[in-house]
Amino acid sequence: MKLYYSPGACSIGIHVLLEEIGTPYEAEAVNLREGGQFQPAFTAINPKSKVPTLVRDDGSVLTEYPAIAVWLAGTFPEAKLLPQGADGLARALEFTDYAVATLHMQGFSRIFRPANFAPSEADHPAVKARGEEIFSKGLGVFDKALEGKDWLLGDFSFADSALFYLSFWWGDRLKKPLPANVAKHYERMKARPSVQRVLKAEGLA
Ligand SMILES: N[C@@H](CCC(=O)N[C@@H](CS)C(=O)NCC(=O)O)C(=O)O
Repeated sequence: MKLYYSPGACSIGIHVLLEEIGTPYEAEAVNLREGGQFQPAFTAINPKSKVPTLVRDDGSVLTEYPAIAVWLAGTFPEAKLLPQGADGLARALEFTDYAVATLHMQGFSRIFRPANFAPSEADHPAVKARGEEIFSKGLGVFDKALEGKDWLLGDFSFADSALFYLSFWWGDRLKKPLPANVAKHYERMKARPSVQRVLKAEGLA
């Protein structure tokens, strides 16, 4: 398998899952700042120009964070990235989709790329403020879900690595306070050897 990632991007959550699984894989950085995602060498693999992108051992390409997480959990059940049964899958996806589709795409994207939401620079402060509102509300939902629990679904699952990348962005990149349960979850994630290896590998340790 080969993961295309960018240091500190959402792909870090998938990078963590690969380390949790422990099977050999390659990882190649795509320089998003320099537009590497738009270069023909990368668009030939993923025409969506996005990371994470996973090339599997049979050469087929899998994109979209939740799809990659589901496939990894189902293909490597011994890594226990998912509670058993349909309900476990539904709950893990419920959290992961909320992380990716709402907090990331609707919240963080507004903060990080306001021009994608409003062409006029004069509107950017309002767009960013709305992004912070969406992200912050979402963290509140995760905080409540973590009440009295170490992990979102009781045991560690792929939903936790999705929350990890959001906590990394909010707490470490934007230097904003995380709600109490999410902050403890973030510390728990950083204590996992898989996360420590990934932070080092992505040059973020
Ligand atoms: N819907 C995609 C979103 C992935 C995404 O937005 N990735 C960002 C990095 S966090 C990216 O590759 N951005 C490059 C770009 O938009 O040019 C997924 O779930 O994987």
